[in-house]
Amino acid sequence: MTQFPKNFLWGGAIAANQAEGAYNEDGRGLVQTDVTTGGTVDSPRYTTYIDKDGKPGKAGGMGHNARIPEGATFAVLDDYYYPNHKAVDFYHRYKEDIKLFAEMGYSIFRLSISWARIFPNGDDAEPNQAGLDFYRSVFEECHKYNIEPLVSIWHFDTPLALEQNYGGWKNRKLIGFYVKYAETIMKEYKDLVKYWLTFNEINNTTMFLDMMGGHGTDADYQEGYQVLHNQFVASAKTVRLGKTINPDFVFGNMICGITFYPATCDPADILAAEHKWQSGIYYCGDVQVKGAYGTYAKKLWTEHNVELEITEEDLDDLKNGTVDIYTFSYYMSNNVTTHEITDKVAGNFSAGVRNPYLTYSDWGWAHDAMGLQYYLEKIYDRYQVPLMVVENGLGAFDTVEADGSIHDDYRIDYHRAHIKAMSDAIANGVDLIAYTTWGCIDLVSAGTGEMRKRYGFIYVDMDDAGNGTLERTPKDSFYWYQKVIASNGQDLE
Ligand code: P53
Repeated sequence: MTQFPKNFLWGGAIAANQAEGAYNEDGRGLVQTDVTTGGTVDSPRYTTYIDKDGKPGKAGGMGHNARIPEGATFAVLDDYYYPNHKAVDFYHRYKEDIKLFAEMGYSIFRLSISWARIFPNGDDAEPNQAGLDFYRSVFEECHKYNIEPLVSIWHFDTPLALEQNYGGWKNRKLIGFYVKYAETIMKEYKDLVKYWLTFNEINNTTMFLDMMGGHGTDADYQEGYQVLHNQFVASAKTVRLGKTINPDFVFGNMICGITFYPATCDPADILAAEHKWQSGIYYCGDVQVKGAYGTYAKKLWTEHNVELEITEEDLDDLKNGTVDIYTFSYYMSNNVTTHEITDKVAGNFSAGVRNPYLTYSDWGWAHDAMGLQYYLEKIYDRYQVPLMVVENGLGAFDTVEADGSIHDDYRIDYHRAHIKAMSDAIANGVDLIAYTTWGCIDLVSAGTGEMRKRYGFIYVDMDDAGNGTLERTPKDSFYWYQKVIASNGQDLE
């Protein structure tokens, strides 16, 4: 018998920029992913621009980490394909998609609001009515099927104009723009949305500086930690304000949850792994759940000569704007060592020492369901607030058979193991209240921009070059998940 409580919430998750498409419709402004090209497992995505002399160019890195030259302007260029422009057209097909989610039996659906649909430039005086109407209609559609929306206010999509004109999140002005946007949507949807997540995978900004071979310079860390601080303050102010708009609102943070293990029993490795938990995972969780920087924070700043701009008022905001629940994504674990690495994982984010006890996906991500149990137990013990797993899934190649069916037993195996792990954690005392699988429907990969790295229980006919009918087809996993939900996690076969 598995151990899911009676009112456990089952569902799936998507993000606006990876699913909606319609990037320039109904008054939407551009966001960072609109100037990000497609990549693959071993070739990065690029951010495109026109330099100060009018010459087109591309810079490595995405989001905050894209470094375009001084004086350059972000630009959509003719010679590149931008997979997020069309994505999987959720913008026009949400009714069909939500109906399919309802057929699977969802009680919760995680999605993000695109900031640039509401405030196209980020600093506009008035919101864009067409954007507000769109999400109202999406939420109403959810409620038609008794599906509770779980809304990410920010999922990797700062309006591009805020990047261009203000330098993005390293500028404190972003706090004010974000809070205004959050206030607008919280007021607008106060009777339609109860669960809010302030920032998606907030910890990526600095965690990936650590993980990607440690190429971060002190200047990168200076910027990264200031970005995080500004986002923490924006998050806390939003929580405080939200509670005055509707006291029943439930707020979560959202952490990219990676389980770090020492690769050997050398005490130096044990300590190194613990330090990764601090810098990668606890740093953001502590501020958002406990309301203050962790005991090790000063050490992290000193290590990289970081001097943060923090005011007394910020500290007060952080203390009084803590989240109600801890929410996180979980895909993989990662091995940490102080020794020379001889067997390295080549994948784009599992980067590090290969774990001989685990298998890896085609993108190099470790399959580690027990690592999820470990994460749940460790984090619950640390914070003792309800937890939600708001992303978990397997990016894999799918084959469409001649009769149109898709037999994705590898995906079913992945989810089965992770659902068992959640049940084991619950049996051991963890208060886990929801599970939203990543990419309930195929969508554009955040890391590589690919379509063929598929996560969905619903197949979308669309390839990496933008060809396809966009037709939706349930995979075997669709019918499997339907049974899982109907049995509240008892029937996993
Ligand atoms: P993709 C890296 C490592 C773990 C999670 O990722 C990550 C990333 C960023 O790529 O992102 C989350 O699409 C993110 C989603 C993303 C999903 O994981 O790279 O919140 O937007 O799509 C899966 O395979």
